[in-house]
Formats: sequence, C-alpha cells, structure tokens
Amino acid sequence: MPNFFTEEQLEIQNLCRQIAENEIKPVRAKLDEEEIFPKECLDKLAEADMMGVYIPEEYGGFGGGCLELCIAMEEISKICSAVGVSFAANALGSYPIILHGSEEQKKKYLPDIAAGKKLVAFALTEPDAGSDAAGVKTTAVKDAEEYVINGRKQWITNGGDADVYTVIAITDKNRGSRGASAFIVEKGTPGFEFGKKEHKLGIRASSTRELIFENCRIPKENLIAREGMGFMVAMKTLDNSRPGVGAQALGIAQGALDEAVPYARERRQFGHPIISFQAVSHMLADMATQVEAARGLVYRAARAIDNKDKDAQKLASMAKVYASDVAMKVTTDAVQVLGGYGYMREYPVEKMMRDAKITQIYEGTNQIQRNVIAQNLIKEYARKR
Ligand code: COS
Repeated sequence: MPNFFTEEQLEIQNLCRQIAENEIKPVRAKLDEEEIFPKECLDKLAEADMMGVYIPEEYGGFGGGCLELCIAMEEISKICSAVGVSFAANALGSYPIILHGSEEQKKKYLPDIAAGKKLVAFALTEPDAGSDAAGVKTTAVKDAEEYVINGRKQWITNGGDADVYTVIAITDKNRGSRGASAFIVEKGTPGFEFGKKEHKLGIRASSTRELIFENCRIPKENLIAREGMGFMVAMKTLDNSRPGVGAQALGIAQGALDEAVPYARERRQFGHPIISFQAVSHMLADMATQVEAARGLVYRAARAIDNKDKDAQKLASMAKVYASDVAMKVTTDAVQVLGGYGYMREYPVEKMMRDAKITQIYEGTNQIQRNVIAQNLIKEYARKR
C-alpha cells in the first residue's frame, strides 16, 4: 500500500507507527488490565499533531480526510486498538460539526479538537435504540433561546472523558426519522451527568459510559444544521467513520499476524519450527492474504469517502464488514498458532482477539452493514435497467 501514499501520508504512517511502538506498546497490557483511559497516549499523538489529521487546515487540522484517519488508525490499532478507538471516537464525534456545522461552530470547536485540547464523543445509541437508530427517545424541546434535553444515551465511547458531545435527540416525535436533530453539548453543562463506566470484553482501556440528561439547557446556537436533519447527520457521520472501524480491524489483524509469524518460526516441536508444518504455514498464508484483501478494501473505501464517490456509502459498509470479520478470524487463528501461550495474558494475541469482537458490533453491526450494502445494490441495479 505505501506505493499509493503521498509523502505526507507516509509521514503520518511513520509518526503513528513510532508513537505506537515507543509510547503505546510498553503500556498497553497495563492499560487493558486496569482499564485506564489512555490520556497520555492521546497527548503523545497530539504533540505530533496527529489528533487533527482528519480536520481541515483552516480549523487547525492537518487537512487530511478519511484516508489519513485510516492510515493513523491502522498503525495505532496494530499495537493497541483501545487507544485506536479512543483516538477515532474524536473523529466520529467531530464529523457532525465538520460535515454539517455552521462556520461559528467549526471555529469554536475544531481548533481545540485538532490540538488535542478537547476530546469529543458521538451520542446516538440508547438503551432501546441501537441498530434502529431512528428509535431514539431522548428529547430536545425548544424554550425561547434554549433547547432543553432529557433522556439517556448508552455505551458512549469517550463518555466522561470527552469535553464535547454531539448528541442526537428528537425535536418532533410525530415525524419519525425526520423528527431528529443534532446538538453540541459541553461537559459541565448543568443537567448533564455520566453513568457508571462499563466493563468490557475488549478495548478495555477505552471509556464507555452512559450519558444522562435531566433538563439540560443548551443555547439554541448548539443545534447542528437544522431541526429535523439529525438522522441524516448521524447517517452521514457513520458513512464517514465506518472505514475507520475497518482500519481499526485491519490494524488488529496485522498486529496478530506480526505476532504469529515470528512465533511460528521460533517455536520448535517434533524437532522442527512449527512454520515448517503445512498445517501452520497454510494458516498463516490465509491470514496474510485476508489482511491484504482487507487493506485494499479499507483504503478503497476511504478514498471513495474523500472523493464523495457515488458508491462511497456502500464501500464504507463493505470495508467495515469485511475487515472486522477478517480481524475476528485472523486473531482467533493467531491464538491457535501460539497455542497455550496464545491463550495466556503474557502474550498480546488474546487481547487482540478480545478487541477484534467489537469491530463486528459497533458503528452498526455487521448485519446492519449487509443491509446497507444490499440496499445500495438494489438501487444501483434499478438504475441500470
Ligand atoms: N445518508 C443520508 N441519508 C440517509 C442515509 C445516509 N447514509 N441513510 C438513510 N438516510 C435517509 C434515507 O434516505 C431516508 O430519508 P427519507 O426519509 O427522505 O426517505 C431516511 O434517512 C430514513 O432512512 P431509512 O428508512 O433507511 O432508515 P431506517 O430507520 O430503516 O434505518 C439503518 C436505516 C438501519 C441503515 C440505520 O438505522 C442504521 O445505520 N442503523 C445502525 C446505527 C448504528 O450504526 N448504530 C451504532 C451506534 S453509533 S456508534
């Protein structure tokens, strides 16, 4: 893939690779074990100007897009995908502002986000609204110059640690998905509290919390776009962020392969390195092939998003679904190659296997992604007739 990257993109890759190796690798097991939010790792990324890789230059960012985000995400997630998701959740939370925010909102929030001074979170999911994103119940009622928000958001990545939240709430309950609106809510606003931190199977260093809104008043200027556009804002946001989940999964899979091959070369059984047994070498060959195929699709989707291609939404879902399925398969196989050692905490592949699972679930389950792909196919082929 490096052949297709520009000098600047290779620089991003190199910087993130160095930070991942030197700053993240030594602490990843401890962060995972003790469920510590990786603030110091994010600070290192901020020092290298990586927190704003996807933010336009005029707002203090690097000026890249989805492709640059994916490059950074692959490198970070190769070493620790919990740091990866804590990093990428900022992009997910920022996209509503980047894509649909007013000039004032962009000027107010994006420079601090790009500098890593403020962390962001995206709040769509609720206890009864996951795959059915249009089913949100949180309400925002206009009251003179303010909106009053009431409701709960669940499983919010960076919840509690983020300073800025982009929140989807219902402004007109009679209009279905066209009755939702998107808002910016700042941490510390009266009536906005956090629930308990969740304990998870994987990506344990990332923070996942409930958001609780009780008569939380925000200025009407914090409405993103117009009333009724919230569902569209959320869907466009997810179209842009899904290749990033693909890149996270790709990183996890590459990281597992990077552990499995050297181990299989060194581990001797029956007098030979186990890589000399075809049962093992063919497994590694399949793993490597799947990783490369996922890489091709992730970067193809990222370019399509940046170019605003017609098939960008379909490719974004394909990248997410394929790379996450590959990550689950490759990490499971890596544990198998390492055998008993692979199952132990001393080796990183069991963490990679635990981390891989969420990539098949969040930002739209892989079942939802297949629905999105199928819907796109139906429309595409209807146009061709
Ligand atoms: N971009 C722009 N508009 C979109 C869109 C997109 N990607 N997807 C849907 N829309 C529009 C539709 O065109 C439709 O507009 P009209 O009302 O003008 O016809 C409207 O939004 C409703 O679309 P649809 O009927 O397809 O909505 P559904 O309720 O059936 O939901 C899915 C569609 C399932 C795709 C959506 O709910 C989804 O993505 N769910 C997963 C959510 C998710 O990822 N959750 C994870 C938590 S966030 S980390």
